[in-house]
Amino acid sequence: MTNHWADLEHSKVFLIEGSNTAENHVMAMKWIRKAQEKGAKIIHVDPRYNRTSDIADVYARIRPGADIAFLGAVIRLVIENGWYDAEYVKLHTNALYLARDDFGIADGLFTGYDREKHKYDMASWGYQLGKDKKPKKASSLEDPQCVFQKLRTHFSRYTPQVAEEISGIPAKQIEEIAELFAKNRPGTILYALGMTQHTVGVQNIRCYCILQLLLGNIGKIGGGVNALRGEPNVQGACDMSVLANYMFGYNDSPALSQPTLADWTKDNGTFNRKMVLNGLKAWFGENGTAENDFGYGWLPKRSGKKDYATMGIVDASYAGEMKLLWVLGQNPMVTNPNLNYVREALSKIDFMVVQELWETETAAFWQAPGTDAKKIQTEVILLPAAYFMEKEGCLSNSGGLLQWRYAGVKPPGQARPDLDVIDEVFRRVRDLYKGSTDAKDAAILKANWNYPREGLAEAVLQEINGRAWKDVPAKNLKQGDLVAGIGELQADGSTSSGAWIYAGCFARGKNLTKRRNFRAERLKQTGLTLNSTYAWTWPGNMKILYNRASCDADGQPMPARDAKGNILAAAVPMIQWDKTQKKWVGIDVPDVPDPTKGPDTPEGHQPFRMGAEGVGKLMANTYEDPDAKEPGMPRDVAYVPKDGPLPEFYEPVESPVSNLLHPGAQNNPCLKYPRVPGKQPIGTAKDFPYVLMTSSMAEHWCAGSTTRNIPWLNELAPEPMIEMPVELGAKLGIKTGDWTRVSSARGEMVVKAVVTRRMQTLRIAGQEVTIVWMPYNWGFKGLSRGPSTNVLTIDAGDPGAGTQETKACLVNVVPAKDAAGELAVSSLAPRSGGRR
Ligand SMILES: Nc1nc2c(c(=O)[nH]1)N[C@H]1C(S)=C(S)[C@@H](COP(=O)(O)OP(=O)(O)OC[C@H]3O[C@@H](n4cnc5c(=O)[nH]c(N)nc54)[C@H](O)[C@@H]3O)O[C@H]1N2
Ligand SMILES: Nc1nc2c(c(=O)[nH]1)N[C@H]1C(S)=C(S)[C@@H](COP(=O)(O)OP(=O)(O)OC[C@H]3O[C@@H](n4cnc5c(=O)[nH]c(N)nc54)[C@H](O)[C@@H]3O)O[C@H]1N2
Ligand SMILES: [Mo]
Repeated sequence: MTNHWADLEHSKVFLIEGSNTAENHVMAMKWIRKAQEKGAKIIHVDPRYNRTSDIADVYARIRPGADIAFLGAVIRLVIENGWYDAEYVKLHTNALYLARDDFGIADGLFTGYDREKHKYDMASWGYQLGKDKKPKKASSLEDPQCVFQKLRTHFSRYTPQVAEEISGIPAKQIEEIAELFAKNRPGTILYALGMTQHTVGVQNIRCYCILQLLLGNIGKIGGGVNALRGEPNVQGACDMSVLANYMFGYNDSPALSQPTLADWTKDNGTFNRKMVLNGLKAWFGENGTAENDFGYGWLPKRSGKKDYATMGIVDASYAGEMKLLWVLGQNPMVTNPNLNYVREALSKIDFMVVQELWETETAAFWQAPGTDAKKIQTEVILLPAAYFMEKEGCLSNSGGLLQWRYAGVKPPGQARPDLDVIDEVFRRVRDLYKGSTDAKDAAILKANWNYPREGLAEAVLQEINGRAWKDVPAKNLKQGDLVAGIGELQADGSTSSGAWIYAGCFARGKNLTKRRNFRAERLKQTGLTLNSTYAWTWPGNMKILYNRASCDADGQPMPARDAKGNILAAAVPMIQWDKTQKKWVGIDVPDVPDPTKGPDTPEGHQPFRMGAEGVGKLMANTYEDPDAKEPGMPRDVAYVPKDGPLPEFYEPVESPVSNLLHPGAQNNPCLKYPRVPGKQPIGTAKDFPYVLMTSSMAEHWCAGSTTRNIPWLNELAPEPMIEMPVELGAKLGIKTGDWTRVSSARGEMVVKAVVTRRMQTLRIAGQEVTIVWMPYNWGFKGLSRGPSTNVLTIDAGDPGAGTQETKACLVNVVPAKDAAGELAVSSLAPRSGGRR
């Protein structure tokens, strides 16, 4: 989230696209409802009419995977009707920057495409640079070479009529939504899996960034692009070094092409180098010195040819490269796509540890119906884990709020908190490696890992916060002091921080995540729910990211305008440049590089200071900021999605229609799928005519191990099902409650049907497209059992983020005699919940 949960109360309009907020983010609804009571409008764009649609003012039914077509038309309408905030766009985005004149797109492919490698050479996606190596700027938005005009040209193909043909949303309704969203400010966007689980997931979200920058909705109270995170503490996990591709607060983990820290810095810039250096110092302590690159050389390096995330792990297991897998807080035998392949892959691993609350489908994969345990070589160890109320620690929510939690009860039996288990295993592994001279063991032997057994969680949070390893007089830091913020981190190894974005959460020894002060007084003064003394928010306790963009060139709060300069909403004071005090002040922490540098200095105008340009990017141009102090190094390198500097519509891998915009580029051109031929078949509409969309439901949680073991939840939602439109039920002779056989190119199963008007057939490109829905929450373990929907789904992923395309694949549906009759699935047949 760029904003935070309570801030939703201040929005005038909500675009909820790709999330079932009412069922999956119940607490968000509290703030959305408050806004709605004050007159805010809610737009819900979703293939299925659900509880979120039910509270919306406008519901638009979209075909899964067609969001870029719809949002492309919205962006086009905002530009052509002059609904964009011209002042904001000129000041705070790269709209006026001149793009290179050799950039373009033809037949769905941007310039620089290499057909063999499925990869782009991004050179032509850059700016025209001046002698100072900085982008040249146009004097008006009318300049045909400026980014704004490139954007306009790009989206000119996305007329409401074309968008209707692709997405199924009537052109008139697209116009109505665009106007409603553009004219009510501030407006916010909420999204989750409906937008990310696609092979165009990253570009889906880029549409949101572009739209919100055009409308001047970023950095403002009640605005923002808000990702509603899923698993408890998934935000915290991403902030740490838990993702395969990141270390220390969103810094790329090292690649084979970057053997030294200097190589890494060339690709990532000197700003990030400083943060990585502080992270390495946290990991290696006294062992990390300037002479040895602070231990950078000991880190494992990634091969550019491999995917180290979930689907890559499955491929590596299948290929026999994975010897040991430690599964912790995850149940991939239910939640990964293409499950028959996952099961085959797991059976090739030597040794698997599952650290769990339950014996899940993953722990027991060798007992799955239809498997022959004798043919499976994998040895599985199940470690009992403590649940959240049985351990203390810090949890980060979607808005970046870190809240300390206390243990309520002791873990049962031999169950232990995950942190204790990891600590224990690390110490024992280190003992085993003692005396080793093998270079690959150095990271373990040199690690600064000596936490106290008591108060372990708090000791880890202190390390994440960071400390001084030497006196730093300039910052008033004595050796051993816990740093009070990012500004105290040094680039020479005299400080450390395990995740720089968290620096300050344990300022000078005070655990701020334990704060529970609610400043009702401030609420009364400002009318704004912005509780800066309740727990602690990263970075630096800032609530609204990019809030510098809420001010004008003089650093004063800015109203929301349209292209002609008409004011649509008055300025809401949040931060501003105080001329007498000569510093940035406000009710939120100002998002500026230096609070004493005014708007007349270069630092005083970097509303998007984490990007190389310092401004918001309508087009994601390639660029390196040349202002580094270190010779030959960029200060910052622009992030550019690998599949294009602007979003372009591509069909899902399995789709019943051909790409209307450019039949020659049907799917995302950067996608490589199948990765493992034979194991990843692609179905066609001839055999599998219907689009399957999958998601969770209010009554169950993900793989369901926790919820399917709770009898009263099983009573509410007793078994898996397929929802289909009334038209399809009539065509196939299927009624609610009838058994149906659902099949895809990857697997099949028998479940009961729910025939409903919540699902409807759409007209896409002149033909009928029928969408069916299934929840993915069942498996063969627990009190309520049933087939796992992910047997059917496709394991193609977004080329940039790797997210699985579980929102769109093709299936066939036919009536089944009964669950046992047609398939050997009797052991999978649902047992109703009830109290057992
Ligand atoms: N009760 C409950 N709460 C949960 C969870 C749970 O399992 N149960 N899971 C948690 C987790 S891990 C997560 S990540 C979040 C997920 O939160 P959400 O993303 O809200 O969860 P989904 O149910 O996947 O909802 C996605 C919505 O997008 C729609 N959709 C599907 N495809 C498309 C598409 O192509 N375009 C558009 N515009 N919409 C589409 C679906 O119909 C659905 O309404 O919820 C969290 N909260
Ligand atoms: N078809 C389809 N598939 C999907 C999705 C979809 O929309 N459609 N959504 C995807 C999404 S967004 C997600 S997040 C994944 C979820 O995928 P998973 O993470 O595999 O699903 P969960 O059921 O949440 O698994 C969490 C496990 O952790 C255990 N657990 C809970 N607390 C603790 C603890 O403190 N310690 C330990 N060690 N274990 C604990 C629980 O018992 C549970 O088995 O599913 C994905 N799969
Ligand atoms: Mo999730």
